[in-house]
Amino acid sequence: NSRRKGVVLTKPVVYGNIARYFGKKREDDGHTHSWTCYLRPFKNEDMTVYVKKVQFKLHDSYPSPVRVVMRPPYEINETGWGEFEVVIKIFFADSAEKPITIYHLIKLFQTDPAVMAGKKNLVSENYDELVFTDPTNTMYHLLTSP
Ligand code: SLL
Repeated sequence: NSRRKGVVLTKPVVYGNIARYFGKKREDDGHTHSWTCYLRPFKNEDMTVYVKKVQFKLHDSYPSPVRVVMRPPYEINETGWGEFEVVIKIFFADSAEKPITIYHLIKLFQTDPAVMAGKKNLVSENYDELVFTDPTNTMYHLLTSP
């Protein structure tokens, strides 16, 4: 499985979180928000062709903080009370291709009055590109398959 020297392929992605305030603090666990953290293709495409799995590493205060998602949607639904950094690690279909890590700060708090009242979702989203330099032959074919 040799590499395509000099070839650079990119896949545009978006990642981030939405969050909604409950309207009040939950009695039993002190949680205040529900949130979803996600990774998805920027263009509508089937990422399963070249992605094996996506791992989301949450704050240690969560039970089983390492969550693995094998197929789309690549997302985690949770509730909580605090903001923290999620480590999103993308594993590829060809294990010779090094995983790519993305960091995202789970955002819960915003000064928009409609968000604060729990009437509107907060969205914190970013654009990025997965860059494959000298991809393996296998990855090259998976990344360029129509
Ligand atoms: C902070 N540095 O202090 C951050 C940590 C951790 C958020 C935030 C707990 C969830 C659970 C939760 O929301 N952790 O209890 O399952 O703000």
